[in-house]
Amino acid sequence: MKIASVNVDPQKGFTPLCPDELPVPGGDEIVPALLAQNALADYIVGSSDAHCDAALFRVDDPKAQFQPLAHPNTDCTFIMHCKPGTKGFELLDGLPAPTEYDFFVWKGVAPDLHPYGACYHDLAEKLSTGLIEFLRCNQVSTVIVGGLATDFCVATTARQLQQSGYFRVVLHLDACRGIVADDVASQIESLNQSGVVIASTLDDVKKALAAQSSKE
Ligand code: VGL
Repeated sequence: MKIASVNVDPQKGFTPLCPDELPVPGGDEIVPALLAQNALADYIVGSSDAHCDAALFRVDDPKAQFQPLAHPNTDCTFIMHCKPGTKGFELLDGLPAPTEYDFFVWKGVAPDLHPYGACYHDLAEKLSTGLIEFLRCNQVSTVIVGGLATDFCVATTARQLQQSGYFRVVLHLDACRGIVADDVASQIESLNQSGVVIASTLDDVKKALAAQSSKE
């Protein structure tokens, strides 16, 4: 079996290093756990938000955030985050550069698109980013998922991978940080119910991989 490690949006804009973007508490602490899960994998894939000033989600007042929008591909207001050329766009220090990954997705580049998951550019999940196809072409059977934020882009990516039906999905919680504790708990519960393996630590990830390889 081939294993892939998925690093979802491990960008400075989602950490306290960029307090004026979308800081996830402890978001800057995930690098050692992400590197450790990458070391278990045959393929390392990553994603980054890459937004422009004209983004439809954009509000400049942080208090105007998180308001629903009726647009098909931008469902909520946010302040500007992860703009290419700024610190918030950068991957966390210590991670590989995007060119060192085996596959990398930049998402939300077009002003009207603000996807959460790394598998599709649109919220209807019709326009593939190619991530699932890359994994299938390379005979990947198990994906380990970590990154930011647990309750948004990580949960959505894990769900998309699980729903594809092609992979066993392991969510590595030590390599994730979330925003709202209750939302993190309910996302984990629903992912677990859909068949995603929830691993708190690297040891749990290793146990899940061992259990899978003994079945193959
Ligand atoms: C994210 C909110 C808005 C994430 C991205 O990466 O989890 N959350 N944009």
